[in-house]
Amino acid sequence: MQNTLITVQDLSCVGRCSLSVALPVLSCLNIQCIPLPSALLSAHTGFTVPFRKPLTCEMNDIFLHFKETLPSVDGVYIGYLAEYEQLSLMNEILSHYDNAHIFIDPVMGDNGKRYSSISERLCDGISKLCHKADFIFPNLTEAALLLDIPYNNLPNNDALLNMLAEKFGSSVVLTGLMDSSGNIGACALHDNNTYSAYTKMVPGKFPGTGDLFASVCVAGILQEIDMQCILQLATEFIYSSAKDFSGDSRYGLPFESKLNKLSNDFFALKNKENN
Ligand code: PXL
Repeated sequence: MQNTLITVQDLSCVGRCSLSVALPVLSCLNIQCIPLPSALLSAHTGFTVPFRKPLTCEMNDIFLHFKETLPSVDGVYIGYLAEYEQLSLMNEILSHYDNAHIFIDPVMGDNGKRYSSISERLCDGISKLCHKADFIFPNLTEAALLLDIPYNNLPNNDALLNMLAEKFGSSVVLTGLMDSSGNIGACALHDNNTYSAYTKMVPGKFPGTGDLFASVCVAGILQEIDMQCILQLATEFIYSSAKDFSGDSRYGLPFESKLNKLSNDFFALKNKENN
């Protein structure tokens, strides 16, 4: 059986992130992915100031038609939201599809700072929305914002996982972590168990990495792959996309040639778990 998922994120034309990475990854992992674009940008915000059009009115009209065309979905995956006014629609969508698994990547900032395009009011609204999630996927900056703790004063990862799980009543995948040997990876708290996976770090700041990571996790969780295997698969996919990179990292990770292996490894795991 194939899972159907609505994903709400921006479509940024240049620089691999958001819908441009979520759609190919989710499709190759056998999810029927229905995009609900939150904004249209000429490029993500890591370049010079992009053309940027929030699609708030259009989203409302699109959702009206979803009510007619999409009686149910298996999941709703919310990423980058473009303005505060989109939150009431997010609440409406989550109430409408009340049997769906809810995944929220609270895209709010990185490197200790809120993104300039995400207002404080939107940040607070995203935090409130996270109370409705089954899974949240913050990086450390977003964890600090969600918990209202200074970024330079964060507790260790296990404590963070517990604080986030307790505050939001959700499972948590914490991304963009560094271990004591300088490896990069993620950890998770799900069903009272903790998990982690790390790979060698490739220097450079690659926008959209969190979106690639969350997309693999969403596909894995919906298809009931073991959480440890999902984290390993996602970290290896990111590492393999980054390791031979040269050029301008603002264009994001060249993951396209790695999709085939990702998909083969994913279905090998799925078959193993089903047998
Ligand atoms: O990957 C996060 C993200 C998504 N969408 C837009 C962004 C960013 C990060 O900078 O600018 C438009």
